[in-house]
Amino acid sequence: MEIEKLKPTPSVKINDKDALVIVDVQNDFMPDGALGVKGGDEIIDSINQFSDKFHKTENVVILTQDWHPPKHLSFASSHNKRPYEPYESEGIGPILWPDHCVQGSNGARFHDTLETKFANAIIRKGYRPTIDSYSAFIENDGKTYTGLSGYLKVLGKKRVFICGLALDYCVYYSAIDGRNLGFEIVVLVDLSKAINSPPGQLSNALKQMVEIGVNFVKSENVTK
Ligand code: VGL
Ligand code: ZN
Repeated sequence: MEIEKLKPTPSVKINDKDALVIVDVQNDFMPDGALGVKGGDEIIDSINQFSDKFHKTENVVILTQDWHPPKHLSFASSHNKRPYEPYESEGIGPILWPDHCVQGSNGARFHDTLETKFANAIIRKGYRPTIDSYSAFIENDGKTYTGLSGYLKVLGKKRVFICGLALDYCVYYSAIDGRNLGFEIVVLVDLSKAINSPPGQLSNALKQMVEIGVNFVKSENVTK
């Protein structure tokens, strides 16, 4: 499914059971970063405007931060393989990555221009040496929780807006897990950019999200 074929919801009104999850706006996912995402830098100003609009006492904002130990098993360098080569094992894959978002490194820091003052919480993920975590909710082994669902549930949150990087990995897996955990999910299409490796990853991700009932909206059509 092509991104142009999505039918975004015409308008969405924010209510007090909403949360916003801003995924992995970190230096290594900027176009010149270790795992560069094309256009990753172009969405930051609009993300800031959206989180400003979204933020009020009852609307929590959560940032996620990819946070790998050195020699993480998702890194191609840990297998003597090349980045973006196909690779599948429990908790890892479908491809291997360049070394990125190493704990405490500059690449793992949020981009300087990302406004972080609205964040109520920061969820770090991918910090277990042998398990990756694309999703903000459940790691790639399918059973290790990050704690985000519990956080949102005790606060009475029903709907989660998701944006950031990358649309076909961490945003996608977060959206699917969020649906399966019982949340309404709204992906902010203009505030997300994709990696699209392997080719077709993005169209498959869009198709799966549509099938599971994820909604899409343009940030300009979300009102207070
Ligand atoms: C991501 C690949 C590896 C992402 C994180 O944030 O989408 N993708 N680690
Ligand atoms: Zn990662």
